[in-house]
Amino acid sequence: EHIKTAISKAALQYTKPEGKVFEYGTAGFRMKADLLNTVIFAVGLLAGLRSKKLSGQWIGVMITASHNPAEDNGVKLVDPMGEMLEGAWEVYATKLANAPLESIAEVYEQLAKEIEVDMGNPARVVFARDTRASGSRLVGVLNAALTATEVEFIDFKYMTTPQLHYIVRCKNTLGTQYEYGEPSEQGYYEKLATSFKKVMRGVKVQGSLTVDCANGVGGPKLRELIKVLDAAGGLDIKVVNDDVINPDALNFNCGADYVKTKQRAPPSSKAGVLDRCASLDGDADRLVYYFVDETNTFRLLDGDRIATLAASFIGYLAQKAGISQKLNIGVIQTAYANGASSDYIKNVLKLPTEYTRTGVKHLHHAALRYDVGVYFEANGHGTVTFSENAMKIIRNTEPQSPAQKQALESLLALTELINQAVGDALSDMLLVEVILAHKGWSPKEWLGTYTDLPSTLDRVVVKDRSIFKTSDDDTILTSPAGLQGEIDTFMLMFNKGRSFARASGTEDVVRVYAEAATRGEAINLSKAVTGLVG
Ligand code: NG1
Ligand code: ZN
Repeated sequence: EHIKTAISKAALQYTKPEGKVFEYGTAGFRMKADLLNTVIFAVGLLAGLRSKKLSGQWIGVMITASHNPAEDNGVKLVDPMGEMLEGAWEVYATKLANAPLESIAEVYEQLAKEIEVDMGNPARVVFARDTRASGSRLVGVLNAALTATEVEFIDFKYMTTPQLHYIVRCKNTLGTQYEYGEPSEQGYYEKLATSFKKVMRGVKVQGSLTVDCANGVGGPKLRELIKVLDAAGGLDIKVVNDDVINPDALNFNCGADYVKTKQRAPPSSKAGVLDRCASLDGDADRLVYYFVDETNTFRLLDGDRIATLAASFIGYLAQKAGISQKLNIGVIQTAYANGASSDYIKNVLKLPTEYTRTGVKHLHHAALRYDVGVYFEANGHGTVTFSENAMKIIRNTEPQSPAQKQALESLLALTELINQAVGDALSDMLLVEVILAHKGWSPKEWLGTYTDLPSTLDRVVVKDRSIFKTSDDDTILTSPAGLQGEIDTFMLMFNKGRSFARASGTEDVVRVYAEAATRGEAINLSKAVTGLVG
C-alpha cells in the first residue's frame, strides 16, 4: 500500500499531454521529447513488474529515438536475453502509458494481479540513454518510477542501444553455462576485440574505413572500441560526424538513415573514389556501407548486402569445416528487402529465405528457428543468431585437417564477434571488415555480387493511418477493402514491379515501397501507389 502511495505521489509531479494516445510500436514509444515524461514513468513501473514476473532477472530500459530528429526521444524495454520486449507486454506498456495519473497506482496494482506477478520477488533494472539533450530529464523520471516501486537499478549513463542489450544479457547469464560476457562497457569492447583478432588471424584489412557516426552516441563509443582493437588486422578507422556537443547535429545530414533514404553520402563526406565508408545511426544499431565508384556514382551497400555477405561467408566456413550438412542456415528479410537480394539468396547462395513483418523483433524471432539465422532489415539493422545445436556442433566437431580446424575456430570466434542479442552497428561493422579481409574484396567486388533493382521508399501523410492493415508479412493490405487489388493491377504494368503500402509503427505516415526493372518504372509505380493511398 505504501508503494501505491509512493507511485501516486511521484506520478503527480508530471503532467499528461492532453488528448494524446500512446502506443508501444515497432521501436517502443517514440515522439517529441517534451511529451514523454509520463510515458517514461509508466515504462519504469512496467520494467519493475517485468523483472518481478521473471523472478528478478534484469530488465533493460533504453532511452533513445535512434535515427529520428534531435528533438525527439523514445524508450524501449529489453528482455532478459537482450531481446526486444515480449509482444504481450507491449499491450501492458500501452495500457500503463495511457492511464490517468490520478489512477496510475490502481492500474499498476490491477495489472500486477492480472498478469500474476509475485510482488514479493526482487526487481532489477539497468538503463542507459543516447546523447539527446532531453535524456537527462527523462532519466530523472525513470529514476522516480523505479524509486517509488523500490526497484534495484543501475544507471549505465550513455550507451549505444546494443551495448545496453549486451549488458542485460550478460547480467542474466552471469555464472551460468550460457555466460555471455563481462557486464560492463569495457567487457563489451574486449569481447569484440578479442574475437575480431581471432577471426582476423592470417588476413589483413585493405585500406581504411571511414565511419560516419550520425553525431550520436556511436561516435565516442567507436573511439573507445578503436583503442581496444589497437589496429588489429591492420584495421584503420577514421571517425567522422562524432559531434555530440552540439545537440542539433544528431542525425542531421548524416547517419545510416540519411544515407539509406536519400541514397547519397552525407554532404560533409570527403571520401574519395572507391574509399570504403560506413554510417551508423543515432543509437548505433544500424549500419550501412557505401562508396563512390569510378564514374563518381554513389553506391550503397545496405542491410540486404550485409545479410548476403554474412550468409555467404558463414556458409563457406561451414563447408570448409565439414559441418554444412548439419547446420541449417536461413536468411530472414522484410518486404523492404530488394528483390534482387532475395533472388541472390535463393538462386546463388541456395539458402532458404523468408519474409516477416517489419520490426527486428519479428525477424529475430524467425531467425531463432534456424541453426544459423541471418537477419537484416534493408535499413541496416540486423544480426546473426546461432542455435544451441549450432554451438554444440561448432564446439564439438573433431577437425580432420588444419584447414578444417581453422574454419571451426573462425566460426567459433564469429559467434562471439556477433552481438547475438540484437543488431549492433559496431559488431556488424567488424563482421563486414572481417569478411571483406578474408575475401580480399573492396566494396566494389562486394557490390558486384548482384545488381539491386531500382527502388523507392516514400512517406504518405494520411488522415488516419490505423485503417491501413496488412497481412503477416506486410505485403498485402487487408484494409481498406479493395485497395490491394488496385495496387496489384499497377504492379503488373511494370517489368519486375513490386510495391506495397503499410502504416509506419514509428511515424504518423503510410510508407510506400516500390521496385521495378528500371528507375523510371520504379518511380512511376511508386507514384501510382502513392496516389491510391494518399
Ligand atoms: P516503421 O516506421 O514502422 O516503418 C522503421 C523501420 C523499421 C524499424 C523501425 C525501428 C523501415 C521501412 N522501417 O519502422 O524497419 O527499423 O523503424 O527503428 O525502415
Ligand atoms: Zn537505431
